[in-house]
Amino acid sequence: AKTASHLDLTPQESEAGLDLDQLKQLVGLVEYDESTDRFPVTGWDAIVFVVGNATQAAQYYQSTWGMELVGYSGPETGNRDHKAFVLKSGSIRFVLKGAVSPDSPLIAHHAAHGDGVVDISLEVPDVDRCIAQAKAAGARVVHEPETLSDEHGTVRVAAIATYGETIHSLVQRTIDGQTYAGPYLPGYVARTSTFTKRDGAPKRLFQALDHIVGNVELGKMDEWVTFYNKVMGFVNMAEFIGDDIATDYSALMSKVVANGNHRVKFPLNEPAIAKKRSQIDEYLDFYRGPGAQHLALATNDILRSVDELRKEGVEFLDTPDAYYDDPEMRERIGQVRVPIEELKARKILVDRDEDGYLLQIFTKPLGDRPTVFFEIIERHGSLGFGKGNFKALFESIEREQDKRGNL
Ligand code: TYF
Ligand code: FE
Repeated sequence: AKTASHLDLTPQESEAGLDLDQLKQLVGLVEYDESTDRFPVTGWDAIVFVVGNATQAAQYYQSTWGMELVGYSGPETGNRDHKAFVLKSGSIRFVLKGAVSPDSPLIAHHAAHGDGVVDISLEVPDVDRCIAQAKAAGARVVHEPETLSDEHGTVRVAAIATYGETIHSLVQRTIDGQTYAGPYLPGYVARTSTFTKRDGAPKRLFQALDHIVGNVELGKMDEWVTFYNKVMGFVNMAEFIGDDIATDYSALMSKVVANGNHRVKFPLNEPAIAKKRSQIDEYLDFYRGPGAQHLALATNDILRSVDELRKEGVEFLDTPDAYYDDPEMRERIGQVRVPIEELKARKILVDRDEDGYLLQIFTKPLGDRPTVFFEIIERHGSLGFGKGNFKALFESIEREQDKRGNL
């Protein structure tokens, strides 16, 4: 009998009003045989950032990125260490943390890495089963399973280490048939803001999270692919960047792993030797080690998302007009839902493969260091990552590196 529970909407997705067909389109969900999965993952739980000023970053993500403030933890709620703001857009949850206490451990993290992702938190149906599997496979457990409760209910959480200082929290939100009903985790209180209550807010410029790319050191990509295979039962996806492309212009190698239903996809990059310093080396230098490089935000209307974001001052990578005027490219792409001129006007990239096409665009680095950035992606059947765009994209990234004085 097929339970297909892995394809059921997560609480976050239902709450966001998404249906399964929309979600399949948005992030390329697939069916799989869950019965042999040693580490079942339902989907993303939250992306936790440490930032230099969470109070201001929370406003930025609301005003510029159209997100909605839903939860909070801080001195007023008994948390003297840091402030944490919980923001939502569609089924995505971001948690922004900034130190309040001069003794907060977040300060050392921020001093080393700058603004970045500390925790790619995943929702799982059974934390203890995952941790048993992780231990058997030799993973480092950074938080043993623990049950947390408040007046909204109970969750069970644990965490394992991944690349650099990044961790994967594992969050089980349903225990004995009861789903936790609070705004995020026990200890957090519900909170809204003037933005949330404003006309036309939240703007919801993205509805789901598609993938998060990890940058790891030279020669370590395969080790991390094996980690996700062995510890978390992730499967390898077809798309990869080998040394053929690497030496020419991209200066990176990349392989992609995904959980069974493909909700969670992790491309893993390592630098390759090239004439100039690889964009991955630049990241590793400025992040001081491996970490999350880009988060791909899925939207069903990339034209609107890009227009709104540009209006708010978000800067995207440039794409030369030649990209759009190339007859070979036009031939390969064929018909998409809007005239190519609409994409050209916004510098949106387009790629097609055997399953369909995708539209994508990349921001410049979000913070002061050339580390973390966002991708906006609109999928139409394609399960890939824009392989046909890598040349144009990497050349664009390299132009930005040159402006920063890359050697
Ligand atoms: O996620 C991907 O694979 C694409 C392409 O530094 C990409 O978005 C890969 C590496 C990179 C920037 C984009
Ligand atoms: Fe990407």
